[in-house]
Amino acid sequence: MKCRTCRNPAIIDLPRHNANFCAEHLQQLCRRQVEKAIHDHRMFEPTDHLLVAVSGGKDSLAVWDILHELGYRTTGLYIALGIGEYSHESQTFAEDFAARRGLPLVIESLRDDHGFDVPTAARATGRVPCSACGMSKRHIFDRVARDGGYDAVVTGHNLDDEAAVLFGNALRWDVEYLARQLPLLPARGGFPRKAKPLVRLTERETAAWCIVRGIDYIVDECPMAAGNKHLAYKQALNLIEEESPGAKASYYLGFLERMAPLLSGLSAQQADELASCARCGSPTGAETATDGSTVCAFCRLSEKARGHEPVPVEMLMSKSARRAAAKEARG
Ligand code: Q46
Ligand code: ZN
Ligand code: ZN
Repeated sequence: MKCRTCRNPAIIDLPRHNANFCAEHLQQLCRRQVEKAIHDHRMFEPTDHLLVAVSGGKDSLAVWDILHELGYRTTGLYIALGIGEYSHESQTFAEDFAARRGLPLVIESLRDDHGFDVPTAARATGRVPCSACGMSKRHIFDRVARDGGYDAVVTGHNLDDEAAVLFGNALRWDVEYLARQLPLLPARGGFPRKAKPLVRLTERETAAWCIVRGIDYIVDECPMAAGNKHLAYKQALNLIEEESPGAKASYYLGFLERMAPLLSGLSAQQADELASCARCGSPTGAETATDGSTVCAFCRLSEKARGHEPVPVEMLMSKSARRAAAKEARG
């Protein structure tokens, strides 16, 4: 197996490019795909200060590494979600990466700073954990970006993630979500600009980037993810990709090129309907609390969750995930 570019021994085959690559040219390919995403979607100015949301996983560490390498000024943001051992380990990976690169890392803890964690919020509100978690993360990204004067929030969503979300939105024909499913959301009404520079790279490519760059990351899935529909959509798309390499990229990138422009009127319309949260001052849709004031979804969630007994992570795990964890603990 030889590298397509230099003919030296290759370390990875990428069927969607119908080619193999050595470590050096794999990095070149990844860098170019990120630069193309930044350029095509006009994500950043060279002087922007970027807040990179890091989870300790391969994608967020890869995007931080690539942006830093491309010369952007970056700060990481890690949110401790209180998901048991998974959260402790992932925090260590984020801290180690930041320390090795000498990059600043902001750490915010749901439990210490807001008085609850993801399992407790899920149990207190009856939401599925990923819904409570996603909403808390988005709120904290937005607030830290606003308070710290960052120009954009960056996340490590890759091509597999975006194709799976697109698949779910298209299964339900959820046109409002489809209209907002873009690699760049401009700043609007107090919300910061949001960018996903990895949308042209697959999971396998970001994992390979981390390996060739010597980046350690948390490999385990979040224990709350079991049963998540997103994973099922990913598996379905992987089956299609196996039969037809490149199908995933053409599905998602084709959506951006040909379908998203047709929905742009709809996303502009959504931008107008914002009020200010009476508790935290964040911009929010007009959600009303029992006392008649406008309170954002995060403040309502945190009010309910703070008064609840802490819930251990195992209580929220599906039966099969619990069995797998117990088996692993027994060795
Ligand atoms: S961390 Fe949070 Fe993910 Fe875990 S609870 Fe779900 S959303 S799966 S990216
Ligand atoms: Zn090569
Ligand atoms: Zn609020």
